[in-house]
Amino acid sequence: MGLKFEVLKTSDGGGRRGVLSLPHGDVQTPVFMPVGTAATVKAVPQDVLETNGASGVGARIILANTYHLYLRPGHELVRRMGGVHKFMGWDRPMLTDSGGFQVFSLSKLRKISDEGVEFRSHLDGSKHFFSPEHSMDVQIALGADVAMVFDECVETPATWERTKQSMGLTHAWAARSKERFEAEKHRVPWFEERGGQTQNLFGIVQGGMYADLRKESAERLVEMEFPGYAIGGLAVGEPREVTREMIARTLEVLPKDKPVYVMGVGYPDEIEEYGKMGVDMMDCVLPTRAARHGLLFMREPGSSTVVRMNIKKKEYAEDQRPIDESCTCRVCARYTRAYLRHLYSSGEALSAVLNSIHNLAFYLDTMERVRGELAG
Ligand code: PRF
Ligand code: ZN
Repeated sequence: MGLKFEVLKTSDGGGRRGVLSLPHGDVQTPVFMPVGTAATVKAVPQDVLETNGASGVGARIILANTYHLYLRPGHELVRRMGGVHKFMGWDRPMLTDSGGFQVFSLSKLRKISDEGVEFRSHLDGSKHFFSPEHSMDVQIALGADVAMVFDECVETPATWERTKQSMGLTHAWAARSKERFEAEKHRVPWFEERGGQTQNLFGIVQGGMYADLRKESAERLVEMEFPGYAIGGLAVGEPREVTREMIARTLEVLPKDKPVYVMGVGYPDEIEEYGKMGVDMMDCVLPTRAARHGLLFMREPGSSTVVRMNIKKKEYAEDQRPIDESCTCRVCARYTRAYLRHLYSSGEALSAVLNSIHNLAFYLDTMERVRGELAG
């Protein structure tokens, strides 16, 4: 009723080219989702984000965070504004992360029990409590096309026993998330307007860096039946071979006809690799966060090797070339490295805007190439 996922073509490496249909539109997969934590992809206006080709980034789906929007401006305010799409002026698909991961990474004084997590706001120190039920209520009020179950991402390194215990909690929370979601999903702000469509709740596989636990977690979540599955708990400091191995072991267990989302990855070469392995959706703050620090992705001239240039370096002071001669984005079409270095060095607001647009265009272009290869 909410989601349709059509696999158009599967290649030898397991990668697949597909279309994910959501209440706010279709998404060509594999896809990279820019992160819009607080209902804004930092420094990039929505019209630039959505416009295709040389004048924009061409994003089809973006992500927002339950934790941040709950704390500010508050999910009830967003509900009164018609949901997060209307609030931010974005009429395409969106996904919200459930808040668990952000509580663990951002807030202080967390107290975890079977019931949920007590934490203090990173904004003002005020005390709050998140349970699977509360995360669902908040995500339904926000009204993204895809909501995520409330999970625990175990710290790394963690022992097998600790990981197993945390995974058990994640499974119990997934079941509670689903129960609340099913009972309340008709309360999404656009239910009537979209002909009785609802959000889609994805399960999250955990299991740390242990192949047997990953398999168990995937099997357990598949039994619970979700319209899509995320692989969480990765890219948290482990070596890249381990990330790849855990993704591969999990993909073996997950159903071939459901979308798979790896949360919080990665570098351009990683999203390319995982896309070719059969991962359908990915998100990461890297392109936008790096951009604000003056780090710009580019391909070495004449090769496909991706490098990160630091625009603040002296050597770019009088460099008349664009960031990347092979990039078709609006920043590379118009501005020189010398100018971008000047903006960054002067602390100009436009620096973050232009750098973010280039990095996002670079990421989305990387995925478009992967989709092209997978389509054969
Ligand atoms: N769980 C949730 N969100 C996440 C993660 C997770 O494990 C990660 C781990 N890379 C990023 N974002 N809910
Ligand atoms: Zn560019």
